[in-house]
Amino acid sequence: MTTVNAPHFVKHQKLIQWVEEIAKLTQPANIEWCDGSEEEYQRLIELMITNGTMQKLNEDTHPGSYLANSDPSDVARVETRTFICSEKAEDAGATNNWEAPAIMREKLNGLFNGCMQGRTMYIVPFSMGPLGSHIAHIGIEITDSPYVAISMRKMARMGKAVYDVLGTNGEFIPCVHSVGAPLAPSEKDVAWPCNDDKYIVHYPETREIWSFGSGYGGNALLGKKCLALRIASVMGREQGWLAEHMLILGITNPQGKKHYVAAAFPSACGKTNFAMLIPPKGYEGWKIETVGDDIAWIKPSEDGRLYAINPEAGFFGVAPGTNIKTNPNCMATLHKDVIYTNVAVSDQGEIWWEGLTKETPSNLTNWKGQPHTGTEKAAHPNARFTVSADQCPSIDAEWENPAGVPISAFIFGGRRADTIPLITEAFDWVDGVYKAATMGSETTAAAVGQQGIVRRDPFAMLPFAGYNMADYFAHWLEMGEKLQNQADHNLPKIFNVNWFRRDEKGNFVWPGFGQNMRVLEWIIDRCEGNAEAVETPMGLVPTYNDLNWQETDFSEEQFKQVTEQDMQLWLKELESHTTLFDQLGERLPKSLKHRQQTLIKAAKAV
Ligand code: SAT
Ligand code: MN
Repeated sequence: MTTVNAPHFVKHQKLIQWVEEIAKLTQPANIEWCDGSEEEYQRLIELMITNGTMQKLNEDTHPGSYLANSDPSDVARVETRTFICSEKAEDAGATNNWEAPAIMREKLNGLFNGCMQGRTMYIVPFSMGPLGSHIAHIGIEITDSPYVAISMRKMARMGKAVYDVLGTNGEFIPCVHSVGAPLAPSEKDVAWPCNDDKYIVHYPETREIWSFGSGYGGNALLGKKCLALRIASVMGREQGWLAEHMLILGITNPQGKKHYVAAAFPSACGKTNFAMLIPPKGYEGWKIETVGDDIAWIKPSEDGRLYAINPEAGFFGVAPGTNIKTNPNCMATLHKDVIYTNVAVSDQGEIWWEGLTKETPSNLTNWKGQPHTGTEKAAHPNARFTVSADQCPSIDAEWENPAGVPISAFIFGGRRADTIPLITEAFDWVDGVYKAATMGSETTAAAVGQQGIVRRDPFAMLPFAGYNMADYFAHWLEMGEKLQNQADHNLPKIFNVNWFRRDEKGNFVWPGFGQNMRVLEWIIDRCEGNAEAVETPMGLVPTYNDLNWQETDFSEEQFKQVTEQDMQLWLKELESHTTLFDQLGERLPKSLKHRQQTLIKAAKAV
């Protein structure tokens, strides 16, 4: 057997024992303890260039950047293969896949047995949250993918210093990952090894993560969705905090007054763009700054407010559609040291994706490595960039503050062609939780499966809640109630947005991107008590004149289109919530059922 030979900087006996156990099970050819150094990073990149996983991009236009193209079958999260294996099925709940831990362990033991043969096992130490901070959590990912090892260095605080924090007996979350493609002695490797059989498994009670068969980000970078959302949501429930699928941004007005908001949208619905928004013409003196683009850990503080941190250190964002107009801050972030996955490349080593430029460059090789002819997309719709957050020009000065930033408002938004207006404010906390809990959104390429169909995606957490969704709603209700009982509480207001309303021809009516600033300004004004709102059956809404329309020709007619409330559609929507509520069963908080009845009554009264 390959010897584990822990380096001198690892002093944690239990950790070494665990690595020994996993090595014995998976039987790698080599074992490498990652230290997170630049030397190590470059060496793994070189290795992947040699074996065909990666290619170097044009050094003049994309310094330090590389492209990896995945196997065409391994391009997104696989929700049907994602499991929450709590002891009791009810604790995973109806919206999660469940299997009894004993049965799943046996199955995984079989799959992991010898699965790293012929490969190197990398031990990747990482911290979600600033290293050594009281809010951070440490994970150790064992992986046989060098792509995962180097991506983790961008997405989390990865390296040797993690072991100093861990010491001899610190706590860590064990994460085991394999692409599930052992190599026979003289077998030649493929560029993107993976396995058709995939398992992304979480054991909430023992806080372990096991992932088999995929090299794609959300399935393989285990600090992200698996640890920072699924496992962290379980910890948050036990310890009185929240782990959410939310971006965090700061907004400063011309007088210098600053607010932070956290916003939840499903995958591939514009979180990165919103987090890096540049205020449009007419908003001179305003500033938007980015704390995070995907995940927020939110904790109550003694001052009666909720504070949020971004546990990640990088962005794993959707490339298609990103350009100098839709997200200039993102384009600037991508000026160097990026790992691209599944984008197209020109013969000059320049990357391209749909929406990057108006013209499609000639001589493109598509994400499948074939000449681009125009009949298929050049980049996969879920093509991604992986980049360090500190390269972002709009990164907030407080983004690494372990105390987090105080949240003034929560924003929830789905992708809906009709029914849901551009903006509504919830009547109160319970109404806000109801709206978030029943949020619907059209499915996107971020997950394997049919696209464009509306499904319930409570809190944009459907694929990410590590426990029973009904209990998750109860936890949100309780967090609000507790804070409201505090003498000087400052509970965030809750808003619902929909940037994706369409006209009869199927075109988006709202321009989105920088123009979302107009909605954001109203939200902040509402938080400060400086803006009017009209009470409607769906919530509190602005009139055309309540929003700032400086330097835009967006008309009152168009505003009507994106804010129109069709009570027939709304009633149908409210009634459709029953399907989710029935699915969740007995554990669903009664107050949400009551809220549904109240909203139905109000809609019928119109
Ligand atoms: O691939 S990820 O799961 O990390 C991104 C997303 O789907 O939100
Ligand atoms: Mn996400």
